[in-house]
Amino acid sequence: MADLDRRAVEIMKANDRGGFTVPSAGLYPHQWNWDSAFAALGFAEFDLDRAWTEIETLFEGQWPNGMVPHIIFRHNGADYFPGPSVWGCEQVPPTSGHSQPPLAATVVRSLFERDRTAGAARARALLPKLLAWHRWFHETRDPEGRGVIAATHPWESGRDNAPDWDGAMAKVDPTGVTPYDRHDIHQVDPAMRPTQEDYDRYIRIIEWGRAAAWDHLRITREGPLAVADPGLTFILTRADRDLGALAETLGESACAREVATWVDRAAEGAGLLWQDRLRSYAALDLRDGRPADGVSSVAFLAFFAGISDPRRDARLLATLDRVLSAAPFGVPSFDPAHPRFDARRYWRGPSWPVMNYLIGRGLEEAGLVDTAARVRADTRRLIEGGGFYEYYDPRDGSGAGGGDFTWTAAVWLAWASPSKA
Ligand code: 9WN
Repeated sequence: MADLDRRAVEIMKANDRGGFTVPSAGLYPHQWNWDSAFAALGFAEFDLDRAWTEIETLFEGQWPNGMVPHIIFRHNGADYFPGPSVWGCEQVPPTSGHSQPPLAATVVRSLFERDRTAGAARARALLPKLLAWHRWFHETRDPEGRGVIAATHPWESGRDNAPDWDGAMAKVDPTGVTPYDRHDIHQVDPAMRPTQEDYDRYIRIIEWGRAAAWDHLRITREGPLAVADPGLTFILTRADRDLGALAETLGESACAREVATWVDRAAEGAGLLWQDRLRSYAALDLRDGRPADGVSSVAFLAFFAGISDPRRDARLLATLDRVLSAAPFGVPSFDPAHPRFDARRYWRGPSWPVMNYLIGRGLEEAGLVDTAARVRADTRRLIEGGGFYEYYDPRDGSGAGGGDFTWTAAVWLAWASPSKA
């Protein structure tokens, strides 16, 4: 095993808390939703049983209404803000009050395909839970059935301070937010994190949800923020396809039929998100109908979603090419040519190996092998040069945010490492 493969395994084992992993010791000391999905992909490279367990523990946090929360709080320590008392969710185990990109079905399908005999019973047990979660997304985050999935909090998208939410966030009034202490800015350089103005609004939106007793449908319809997100939409579309395929294989035809109705809506939803002016898909503020005015890297997940439209695809690829040419270490999370690009501030510019993995896999599957190879090569160079960071500066590849990061180690093992050929 090559040195970096060994190091990646060490990181995953060190972040393993017994059945679930923390994204990064110190900065994120609990279980996060899509981080666990990525972690399972990494574990699958050296311990398939442990990979299944990561997904199973994630579903310990599932709510009776099907929602799988973005954080499961795994201990009582006051080492992460906002903790359970701020969310006020009354769940056991304690959780946050909204979800995160639903990657789990895609991962479960791939674990099952690795060893169908070992995985059959576990996949079968997870199937109704996955179905309930996806149904929750379609019913409460797309109540009009338009094929676009709303983020009701920037954290729900997994891309906390992306410029996609700037318009909607400006309308959130943070007045009267309960005073609080952030932990994140004591762990990493504040210049790499969301601003204080962002945090005030993050907490204000949580306070609104808590006051609404976490009525998710009401939050989507009336809450402070609802933005149709290409990231959530494309990841869910892909996960629906994988869930449907899994259900077919397991002979669960009612499940497969329900999922097929969602997949049918996906092309229509993609049409709503397309912005010809940007030559890209873009987030759409559902309160005022305004699209985002810049290109975020989630647009390139259309290929991963299996969305195909020849005219749009050609334009989107040209945009990706332009963005990659502007950043020596891609894929930047936001367009480097845009005035609000910020090379080191979280989701406003840095390159994220996890996003590269999803984009790269989609490109590979769509037969766009040259661009896929470029994205993979950039990811490899990032990790080889910078170590296993949370994200990287797309100008020089230097690491930023948290170190010894679970999902970066997982993406290395599952895809970016040269041992994956
Ligand atoms: C809030 C754990 C998570 C990721 C998110 C990433 C960041 C949390 C934070 O870390 O968000 O959920 O406190 O900044 O944006 O995608 O899941 O790695």
